[in-house]
Amino acid sequence: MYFTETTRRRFDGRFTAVKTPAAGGTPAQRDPAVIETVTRMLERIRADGLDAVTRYATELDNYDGRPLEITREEMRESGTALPADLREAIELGAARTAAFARASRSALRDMEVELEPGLVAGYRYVPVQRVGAYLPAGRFPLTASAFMTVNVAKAAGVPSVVACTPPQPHGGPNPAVLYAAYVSGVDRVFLLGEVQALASMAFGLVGDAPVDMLVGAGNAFVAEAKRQLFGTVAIDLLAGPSEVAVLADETADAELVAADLLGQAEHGPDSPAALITTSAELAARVTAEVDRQLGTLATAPIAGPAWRDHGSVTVAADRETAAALMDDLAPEHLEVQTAEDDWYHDRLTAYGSLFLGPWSTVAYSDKGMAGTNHVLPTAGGARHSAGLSVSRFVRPLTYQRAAREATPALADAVEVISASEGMAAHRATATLRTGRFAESSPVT
Ligand code: HSO
Ligand code: ZN
Repeated sequence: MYFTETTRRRFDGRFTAVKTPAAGGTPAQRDPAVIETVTRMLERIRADGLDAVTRYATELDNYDGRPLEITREEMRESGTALPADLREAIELGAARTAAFARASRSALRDMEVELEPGLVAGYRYVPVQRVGAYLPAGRFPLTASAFMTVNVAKAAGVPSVVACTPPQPHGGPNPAVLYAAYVSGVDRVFLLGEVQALASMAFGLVGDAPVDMLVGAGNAFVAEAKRQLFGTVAIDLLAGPSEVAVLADETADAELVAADLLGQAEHGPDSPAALITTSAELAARVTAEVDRQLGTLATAPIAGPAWRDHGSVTVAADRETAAALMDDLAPEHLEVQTAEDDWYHDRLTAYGSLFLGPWSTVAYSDKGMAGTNHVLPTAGGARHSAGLSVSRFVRPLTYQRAAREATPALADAVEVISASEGMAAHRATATLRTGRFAESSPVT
């Protein structure tokens, strides 16, 4: 995550790069070894079905042969086994994300318009019928993933939502992840990881039928499997390493800014974190704070290298430059901590999700408490796409109804265009109707 060459040239002299990322700047290259492994696995699973799935599960996930499907009883009990405060936090996150998703759904209105007398066109929002969610539980078992996928799909009205989550070293699922899926309203859950999980849902090897759409976070293998299955199914997006950027002025609290940068750098040693500020003085304070906090942070072995190799600090000459540079980065998460947050909110055009003011931090959304989705575009994807939301699980399916009296407004022009294209059969569909219309119309 760093400025494009065009932007660097355009803003030459209007910003100072205090710290530039040592690596990256462009979306991570897809690893040929990952591509090849995933291709081979999908072929085998397509050919051998569940046999191949359980073989891979045994080999890669230490799957111990227990039933692949997790019972509803197990789901319920996974909650009882949790410490009460964690169980309550999970229930709160599910309720909060559901409330935001339901409000978003009700803001999507079906539409109908009469374009000409007798010509009505419109759309109705219709949910995808079957969704498969992948719930990762690797280095960090992102508990809130189920809120963002299962819960939001359910709020959108998706009738069938199945999920897969990988076995942990003890053989069963991660109980917090499972409970989050349960309170999110999941229909069925299977104990499968990564490529074999996605393939099983896409090919209908688990659940009642193949899913129409795959969603959820995961590592490079998960992303590559989704990419290769796209077309067979719809997908949410191809997520890269988690990113954070902060846009701050001289009024920002350096300690909070530093903490928020490290808050996402912790995801992995390849996670970018960027500060763009209009204050050189704040830049210096934040840089010192990051180093200080890394001294005691338990996950410094991850966040430290991330900051060293993918961290950046830029001082912009004015707010317009700062905003333009930030639009160029198009970060997954963007915090604005300035005396002019509203101005930036109006001005900024590219981010996965925006956090306004010092009291709003990325982790609030990450863990489901802000209501918004944490499945967001990375690697500049925010220039052209938005994150996951109910609007991705419902489709505005269009319809039209033409009455007899609309025939002249439609048929003549269709005949002319069809004739010019040489499409005789298309032309005939209009010509016939013109004839019918003339036959029965009153003679003047
Ligand atoms: N930042 C991740 C989501 C997450 N982080 C959940 C922690 N928990 C992708 O947006
Ligand atoms: Zn995060």
